[in-house]
Amino acid sequence: MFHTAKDADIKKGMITDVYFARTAEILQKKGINKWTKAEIILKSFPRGWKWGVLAGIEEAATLLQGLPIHVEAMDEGTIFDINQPIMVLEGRYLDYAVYETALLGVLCQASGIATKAARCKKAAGGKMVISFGARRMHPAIAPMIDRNAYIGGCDGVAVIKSAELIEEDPMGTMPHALILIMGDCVEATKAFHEVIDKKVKRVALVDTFFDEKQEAVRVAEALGKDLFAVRLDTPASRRGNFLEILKEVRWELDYRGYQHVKLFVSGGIDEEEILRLNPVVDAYGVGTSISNAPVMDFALDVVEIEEKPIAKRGKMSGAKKVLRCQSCRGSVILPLGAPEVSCPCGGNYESLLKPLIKDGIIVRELPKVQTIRSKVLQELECLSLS
Ligand code: PCP
Repeated sequence: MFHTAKDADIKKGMITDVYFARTAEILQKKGINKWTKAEIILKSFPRGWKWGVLAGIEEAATLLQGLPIHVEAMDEGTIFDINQPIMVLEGRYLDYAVYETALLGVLCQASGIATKAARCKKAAGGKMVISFGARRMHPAIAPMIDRNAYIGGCDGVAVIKSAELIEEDPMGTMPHALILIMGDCVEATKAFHEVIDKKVKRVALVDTFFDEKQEAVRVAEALGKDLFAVRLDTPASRRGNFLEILKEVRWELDYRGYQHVKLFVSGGIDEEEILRLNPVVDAYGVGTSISNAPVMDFALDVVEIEEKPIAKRGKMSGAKKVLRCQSCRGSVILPLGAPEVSCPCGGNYESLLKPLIKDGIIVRELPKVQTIRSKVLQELECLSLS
């Protein structure tokens, strides 16, 4: 048995911290079921992050669908900032009380993964970044991890089931096991070339037995123009100055006329390492740093009861609107009832919070991941890593 929750458990509100169930029990006993508005915001980003990519909205809609409440939310893939309500729930408190834990869970982890992937893609610029991180996390959540890594900007995912979910072909190279069992890097690459569908790019792993530059030249001589790239997953004990090793491999390949052979690296890669290696590397396999990304520490707080503003200490009371200027991308948070304003730059504001669920019915078309991803890539052009 896998120690994971079933969809039915999650939909039944079973994935709840007990104190929400006890709160519901108390309020029910007391016959108290107030009309409320609750908002989800982030108070601070993980260290060094200046913006976030919102993800998990589709799963949040799945979770809240059918509850007699209204929900407004930003679009999945929206770049958000701290203190901005990314979602607002409206309804009788008892109708959503036991869903807070699961709701925050789908938003916190998905947005952390999507943002880390976006930071890696921003660092890589146009170069390929593939999500290799499923092996670091429980298999039950691999499709969720990879979907949000893709939304964040990854160009592909390695896991077959994840690729199915995003309707893309899985991407991968070859494992050390193939070379160990075949006994030689060139024999393994030739076998791969002989057996595997021609549409799969031929990427040879060149760090198993001998020095990467020798192995790279050997596989290039063996496959010639059919070789797309060589992958270096050099073990930490041998990695030394990885950039210099990669420059040597590049030189030896180019010197012999294999300029077409690209360099693909994996193993301990994150946005800082990508910025360092980008002058010579063409593609990255990123595992742990995306799949084990810091979560976004979202919190859900009641900010209005029976239409009166109220909030705990540390939070701003009352329902709000979040506006973003369509010209300068500047944004403001205003009380919901505040009069319409335009941006000091003269640009028009758009409201980022849009109806998602009305009386339990999903009222907005949820875009395909490809559409969300292209929007994120567009937004990344206006953002910086630091
Ligand atoms: C690992 C495998 C993963 C990479 C590294 C992720 O290589 O290729 O996809 O690494 P990361 O989590 O540090 O980012 P190996 O463990 O050598 O496995 P294999 O032989 O299967 O390629």
